[in-house]
Amino acid sequence: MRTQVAIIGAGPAGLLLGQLLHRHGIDNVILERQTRDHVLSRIRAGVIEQVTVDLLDEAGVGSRMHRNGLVHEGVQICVDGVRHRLSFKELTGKTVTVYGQTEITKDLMDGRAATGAPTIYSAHDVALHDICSERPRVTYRAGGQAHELACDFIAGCDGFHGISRKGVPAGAITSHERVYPFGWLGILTDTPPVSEELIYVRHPLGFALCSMRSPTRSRYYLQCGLAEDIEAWPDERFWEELKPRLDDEARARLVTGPSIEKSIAPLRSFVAEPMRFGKLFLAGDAAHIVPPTGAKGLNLAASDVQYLSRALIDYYSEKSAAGLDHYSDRALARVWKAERFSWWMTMLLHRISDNSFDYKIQLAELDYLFRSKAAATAFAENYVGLPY
Ligand code: RFL
Ligand code: PHB
Repeated sequence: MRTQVAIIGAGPAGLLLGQLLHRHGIDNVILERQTRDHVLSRIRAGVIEQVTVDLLDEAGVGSRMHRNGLVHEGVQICVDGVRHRLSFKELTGKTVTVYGQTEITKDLMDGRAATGAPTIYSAHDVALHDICSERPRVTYRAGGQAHELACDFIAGCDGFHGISRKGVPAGAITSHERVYPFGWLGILTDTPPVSEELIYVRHPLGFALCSMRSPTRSRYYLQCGLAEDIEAWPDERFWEELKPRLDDEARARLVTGPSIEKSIAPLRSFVAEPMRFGKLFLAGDAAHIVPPTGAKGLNLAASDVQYLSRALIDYYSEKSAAGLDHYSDRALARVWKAERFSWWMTMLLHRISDNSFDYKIQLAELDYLFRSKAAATAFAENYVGLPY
């Protein structure tokens, strides 16, 4: 088989890239290790930036998002039982949209199915070959048979644990990493959210987040240790640990119920540079990871895909390789700003240590954030998403 762009991974990065390329007449094949249902069962991101909304519209898959997504004009931060509000709308004129990654992925899969562009699910042993030559190839096994896909370019959209980044020779790529000594324990419940807006909670017992997927479905997170066993967290224990971290009003409004999903995610900051090697271009979590505190992971995957799709479109329509040559630098400039913001929000809101100095510094920074319009504007600009 032959295609113009071989895309590894059917997460948001791979599916969005496939859709944007298809709309410009660029042939592509997506190879995904998992089944479609498995990809759709992962509960992840919830908050998307306006630029991501615009890109999903451009890909022609925005209609359900506009019907069901919740537009948020601000966010709330609760510090030791006292809640403060930061208005994105007043500070930046912009908003964010709460619409789950699962729904975005489904919209992208449906959009792709409507175009007839091929996605090969359950593709095993995917391997990249000759990525520095004029004839890169991808081999894989599917349906019990070995296959080969010849292509012009490979887009490595296969997430942090994928094979694409690992296919680059050691020494040609530099990794920068910070692993945090805590994780997030998340639950999804069919209960109404405690508030119309997200509440990020800084409390001596540890961080918490009250988020949502719809007016009847809530998503909550608690800071937890890295060695936590999910079996040790029956729903009752989750609610009992959440309640004392909330302010009185949120606690009174909290509706508890059985979880429909529960998972633990470690927190990590990671960047691989450069994001290009020969004919291989990395995009999304394959190239970088942010801790979820700033809600940036999916949005960064989208901005990478915007730069990469434009570069490939220019290459095929105008025979210009300039966009491809600048892809890594352009993408990384935005990535590092989101890395900084996600790291900063993580350090601001989690219980970092038992050291009272760390705690006092957090309180000073939060007080400054709530009192200074300059600080609040800097926060809001980053949260709603920096321009491309
Ligand atoms: P994905 O979604 O991991 O998709 C990669 C795909 O590649 C497949 N794959 C392979 N396919 C073929 N061969 C192989 N060898 C393969 N290896 C892997 C995988 O099966 C998968 O289908 O990466 P992508 O597309 O780059 O998308 C990134 C986002 O998923 C991620 O950044 C976000 O979920 C991060 N994130 C959030 N981002 C936001 O923008 N806003 C949020 O509110 C937000 N909240 C979150 C989050 C991530 C979380 N977790 C679980 C880490 C909340 C949490 C709890
Ligand atoms: C979510 O709703 O899953 C969510 C929201 C905001 C974050 C992270 C996750 O910062």
